[in-house]
Amino acid sequence: MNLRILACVVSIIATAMVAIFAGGRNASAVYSPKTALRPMQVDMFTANPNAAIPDNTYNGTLGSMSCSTIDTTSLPNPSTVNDVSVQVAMSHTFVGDLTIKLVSPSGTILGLVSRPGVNETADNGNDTAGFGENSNLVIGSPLTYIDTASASAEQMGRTPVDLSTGQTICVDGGTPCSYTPAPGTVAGLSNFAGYVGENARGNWQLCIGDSASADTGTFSSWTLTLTSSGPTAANAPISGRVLDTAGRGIGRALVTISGPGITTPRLTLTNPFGYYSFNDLPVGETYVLSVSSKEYVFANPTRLINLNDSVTDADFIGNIQ
Ligand SMILES: [Ca+2]
Ligand SMILES: [Ca+2]
Ligand SMILES: [Ca+2]
Repeated sequence: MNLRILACVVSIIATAMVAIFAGGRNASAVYSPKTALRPMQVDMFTANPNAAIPDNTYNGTLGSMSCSTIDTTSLPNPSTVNDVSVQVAMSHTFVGDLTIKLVSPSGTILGLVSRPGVNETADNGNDTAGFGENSNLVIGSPLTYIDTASASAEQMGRTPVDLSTGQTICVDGGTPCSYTPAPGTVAGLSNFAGYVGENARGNWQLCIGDSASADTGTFSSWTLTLTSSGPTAANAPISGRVLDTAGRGIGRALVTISGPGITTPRLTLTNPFGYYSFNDLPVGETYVLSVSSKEYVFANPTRLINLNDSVTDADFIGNIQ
C-alpha cells in the first residue's frame, strides 16, 4: 500500500469515526437499549377430545382427520416458542393406519407420525405399499413426541423388537414411550425445533387421520408442552441528567416527555444536581424527550427513545447563554 492510499484509508476511517461519535449526540438518533427477556417458562396445556378417529377417511387434508384445538392465549403477550413437545393418549389397533399432524397458531405443520412401517409415496392416504406396523396403542399408555427421543416414530412397534398383532407399544417388548417426529411425506417441518421463534400464543391443533379400513381408535386427550419467552412486560422508567459542558448538573431545567404510551405529555424540573426521571412508562413505545432552561441553550434539545427496558442515561448537554 503506498502512502497516498494509506492516507486516504486513514481519512475515510477518521471520517467514519467522527460520524459515529457525532451520531451519538445527534438529536434525531434513536436510542434503543437491548431488549431484556423474561425467563423462559414451561407451560402444559391439555385437551380431552375423546373422539372416534374416522376410519379410512384420510386424504391428506386436516378436514379428513379428527382434530382437537388448544388455546394458548393465556401465555404472556408476546410469547415466542423456544421448545415444543406433544403427548397423545389414544387407542388404535393398527398404528400403520395413522397420520398425526401438529399445527401451530401460524399454521405451520409438523407430521409427528406418517403411517409407521409404510414407505408412503405421497401424503394422501392412498398408499398401496402394504399396511405398515400392526401393533396397538392404548389410552392408558400415552406416547410422547419430542425431539430428544432416541427412536423415530416411523419405528414405533418395531424397535427394539417387532411387536405382533395384539401387542401394544409402550407396554410390550420394552418398546419406548417417546419418539422423535417422523413426517415422512407430510409437507412442513422436520422436527419441533422448526417452531422456535414462532408466536407461541393462539390455537394449536393436533389432528389424527386413518388411511386403511377395519382397525379403528379413539383420540382421547393430548398435552402440549410449550417452552416460551418474551420481552419484559409492563412499565419502565426513563431517567438521566442535564449537564453543562464541564459535566456539572444544571438544576431547574425543564424536561418534557410525550409519546403514544402516555395520554398527555409529562413535565419535570431537574434537581440541583441536574437529575430527572419519569417513572411507569409503558414499554414497547417510542418517546420524545425535550429539555429547556433559562440560562442554557442545547444544541440537541430533543431525543427519541424506543423504550424496551429501564433507561438511566438519557442525558442532555447545555451551553450557558
Ligand atoms: Ca411411513
Ligand atoms: Ca409389528
Ligand atoms: Ca383403519
